[in-house]
Amino acid sequence: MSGEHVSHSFTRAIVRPPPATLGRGLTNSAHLGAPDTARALAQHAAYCDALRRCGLAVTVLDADPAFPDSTFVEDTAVLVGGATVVTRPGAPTRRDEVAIIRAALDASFPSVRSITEPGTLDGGDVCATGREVFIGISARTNEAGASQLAAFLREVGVSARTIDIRGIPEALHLKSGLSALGDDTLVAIPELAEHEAFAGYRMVPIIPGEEYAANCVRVNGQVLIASGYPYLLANLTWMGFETVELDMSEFQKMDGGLSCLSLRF
Ligand code: CIR
Repeated sequence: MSGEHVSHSFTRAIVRPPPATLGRGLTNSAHLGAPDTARALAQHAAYCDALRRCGLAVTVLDADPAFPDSTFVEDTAVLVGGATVVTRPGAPTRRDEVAIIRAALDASFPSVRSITEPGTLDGGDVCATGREVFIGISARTNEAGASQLAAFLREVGVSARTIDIRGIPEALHLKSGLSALGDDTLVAIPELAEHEAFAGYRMVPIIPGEEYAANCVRVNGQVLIASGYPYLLANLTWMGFETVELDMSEFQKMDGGLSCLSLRF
């Protein structure tokens, strides 16, 4: 990746509030119960406020009850190192979420590329470190989607490599268990921390029981993390990161993490 690219430096974000149908979205976490939509809306508003306090201008798209998972906008596009790519989500019920995102991106970017059949790719599987990009091969992202994205990234001088997470059923996406905090620092769940691809990075370990917190986001000078995970919070604070805790309970019930609620660029 070109030296001047900084993977956590952003000026804008796109978000989409959760629709009243949020509870009809896809989830493997039914044991956590159904999401409370009013609470989800309040958590989403607090998330947007946190992005604004980090200095971002936040574009809020309309919620759409026809797409229960559409609040998880990160899965619909990848914006890395000058490449702007609209995805083809792995879940068929989510494919048509991309139209409104493409329209929003077309307004700001001259050339928006697309992942096409037979490729599938969810943005949640794309982790940019500032040095390179890791693409998760998952239940949602296939080899064809990953290689299409890698080709788009190559055009802008960014290298990518794949990480197969299909043996980690608890991780819906690569970023369910891995985050890049800049400064060559990664946060990872135990199943990923020892992966050879991450040798050479400073690794912030996630302890058993705090797996959900592995999905955190560095935005300019702050790290946004889910509230309720004291070990990671203490560790990041000790390392000198400024943290912002956000209640993510209603999105966690739908397998959504912090990163998936926004597209940052
Ligand atoms: C889904 O299963 O697609 C949604 N319920 C959750 C997507 C979460 N996205 C993400 O972590 N990037």
